[in-house]
Amino acid sequence: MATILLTGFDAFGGAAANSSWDAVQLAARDWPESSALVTACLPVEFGRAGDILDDLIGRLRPDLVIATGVAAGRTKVTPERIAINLADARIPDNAGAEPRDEPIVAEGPDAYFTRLPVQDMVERMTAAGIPAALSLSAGTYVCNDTMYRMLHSLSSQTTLAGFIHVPDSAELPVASSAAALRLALESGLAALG
Ligand code: PCA
Repeated sequence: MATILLTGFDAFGGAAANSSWDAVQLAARDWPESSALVTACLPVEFGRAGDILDDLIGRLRPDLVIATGVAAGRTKVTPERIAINLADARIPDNAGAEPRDEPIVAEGPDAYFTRLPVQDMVERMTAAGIPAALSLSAGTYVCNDTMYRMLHSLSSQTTLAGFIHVPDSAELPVASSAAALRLALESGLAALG
């Protein structure tokens, strides 16, 4: 049986909630027992979110990992293709850190591409009537930091892992983001074979 890890983020930047965690919880509701779905909410902190995710991956040994975060201003669900080795915060994270123009991993590669079937995910979401598009940038804040650290530590492993940004609930209802995440998980499971 496949094990899946699906994460969202805490609220940050003065917001009361984070639509990614709301969508993750809704997506996990009544998940079929043919695969084991574990969810977690990560802190919006450079480095620490990636460390917690690393620890979860080490303990659960999931076959598929999808981390999610909210992307303010985006109106579509956007699977991320690529994580870059750059931390450049526009606001302090929840621990007060505000890195500027720093590499995430010194001497690390400039970028990692996800091996998630992101094209198929977008097709499934679009076919279901959910606004979705591929994204070429997860930004330079905590989401990109977490995606980069995850792909860096999994670089020699076969685990399918990646990141999806969802819109804020003001732009897209959480139920739609949750439905999109379920389709993404189904797509990932299909790719596992
Ligand atoms: N979005 C932020 C960090 C946490 C979240 O949900 C980002 O896009 O980096």
